[in-house]
Amino acid sequence: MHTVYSEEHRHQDGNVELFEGKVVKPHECPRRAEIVLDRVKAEKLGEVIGLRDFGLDPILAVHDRGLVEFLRDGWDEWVKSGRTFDALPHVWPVPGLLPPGKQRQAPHSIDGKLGYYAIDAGTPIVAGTWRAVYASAQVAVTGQRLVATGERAAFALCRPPGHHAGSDFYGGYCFLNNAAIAAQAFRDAGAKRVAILDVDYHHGNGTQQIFYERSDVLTISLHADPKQEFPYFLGHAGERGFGAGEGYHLNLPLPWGTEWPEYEVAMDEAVKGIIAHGAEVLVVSLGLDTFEQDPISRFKLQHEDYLRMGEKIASCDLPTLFVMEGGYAVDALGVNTVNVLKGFEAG
Ligand code: FKS
Ligand code: ZN
Repeated sequence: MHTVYSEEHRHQDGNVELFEGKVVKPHECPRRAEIVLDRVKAEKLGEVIGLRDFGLDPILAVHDRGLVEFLRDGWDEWVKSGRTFDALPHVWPVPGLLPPGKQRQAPHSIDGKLGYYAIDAGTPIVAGTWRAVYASAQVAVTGQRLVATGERAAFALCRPPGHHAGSDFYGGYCFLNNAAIAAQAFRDAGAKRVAILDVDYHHGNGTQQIFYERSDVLTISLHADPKQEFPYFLGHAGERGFGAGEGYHLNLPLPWGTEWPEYEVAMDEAVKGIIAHGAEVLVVSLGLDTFEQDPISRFKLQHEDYLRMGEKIASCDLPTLFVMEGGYAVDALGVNTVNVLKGFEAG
């Protein structure tokens, strides 16, 4: 399968992430995408293709204009207010803060806007953020076009990742939801039913939120139990969709220490759900932070397990777009990512 890649991702290169009470160098760093690209080339997975620019329309099909304009202009506002270091929020409009019946409203101050749009203090905005974020979304849509026009599969090597970003919020290293943008693009290209399978260690809360009241895009996420892990407030088994979306969102939370045998059981349930949905096309949010050596995660998958994961995904027997999400054991990230893709091709 072909890989879509753009060097623009390098412009997202933050200095700080607030992590477990410390200010640390961001785990989500440019080398992640480079090591994956190197492995794709070394394993001769297929051609490496540059992005095509589809403009803002596919982005605005799932994200509010307010968020998009904030991501585009926020850095300049930050600089105008006299700051030069990474832009991070420090105050949030938590629900109980507001009077009954009042919606949060976007303030004018850049510090207020950061807290309004961000869900965490681990996702720095820097000078090049919008360039990288915009390109990452275009990489996803370019991959979507490959699959929509007849490829069995494609790999969108997106960076920064996307699955924590919702219609009007960003965070968890994510700014725009690349997988959701691609899924919506499949719908707009005529697919009646789309499924998104999220195998990142963290719950795909943004993807779920975007489609939560819809039945045309099934979302399934396998992840660490939010009682124990980021994003903490979402990803419980009881979240199954709302209104027309009821029953079209499946969460499979798993405990710390999960190894392949238990993971496989959840994968089988996910595959069953995708087939039952009658999906015409599959988008995979491919995070590799389930790896045993991941520095921020606590599942115990091993190199070979990713081959099996790819085979399982292939058993859905659908045109498939892989969209890169997380994975922080950087030295192993290329091998693990390409193992899923090779397992898929063999399956
Ligand atoms: C817990 C700190 C959690 C944030 C973790 C973000 C994970 C991001 C990701 C993505 F795919 F989006 F990149 N910090 N002690 O891996 O889900
Ligand atoms: Zn993750």
